[in-house]
Amino acid sequence: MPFVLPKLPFGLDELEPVISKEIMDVHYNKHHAAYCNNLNKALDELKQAEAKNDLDKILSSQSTISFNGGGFVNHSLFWENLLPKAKGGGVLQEGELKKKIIEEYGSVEKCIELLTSISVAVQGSGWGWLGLCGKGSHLHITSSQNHKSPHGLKPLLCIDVWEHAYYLQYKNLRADYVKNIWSVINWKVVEDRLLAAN
Ligand code: MN3
Repeated sequence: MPFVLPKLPFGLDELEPVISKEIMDVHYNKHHAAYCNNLNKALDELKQAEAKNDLDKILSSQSTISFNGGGFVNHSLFWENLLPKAKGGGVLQEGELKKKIIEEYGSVEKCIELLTSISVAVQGSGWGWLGLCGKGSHLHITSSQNHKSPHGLKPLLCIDVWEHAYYLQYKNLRADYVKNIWSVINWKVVEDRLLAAN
């Protein structure tokens, strides 16, 4: 079964003014859709290459699958962990997640500050991540290049810092984009991911 572009959980214009409708249109309908299509195409090519024992083709389609599959999965996680401000975006209610964040970082503000700075500091294209790692399921903040997933980390929250995520609106000011995105974070989804992981 081919992979299907997941439905966007909000309207293209609903994250405004933090993320413009124009960015959402290009980002979701063009970039995310392309990762999905290219993933399906590369999976077909891999099948054909395997049937012919064509090792060159097998290896090159694996790298295409890894890039587009990562793009497909990461964007699906990203849309899910965003929520229009008018619908409660940016609000972290009392609960397990808030408790855990305060335990590990001292305050929610400190956690946001760390994830902001590591996301802004990504060289070139990539992602900022808050996730769970290790047996004790500690919170961990990290970044990844291109569409790599954060190794050994169960993702709770991700921030796309590819230029296509902000450039039409913020130009070179990635720090402003990341600073603003906190008012459209779906903390409920982040908490649900935490609870599902335990
Ligand atoms: Mn993107």
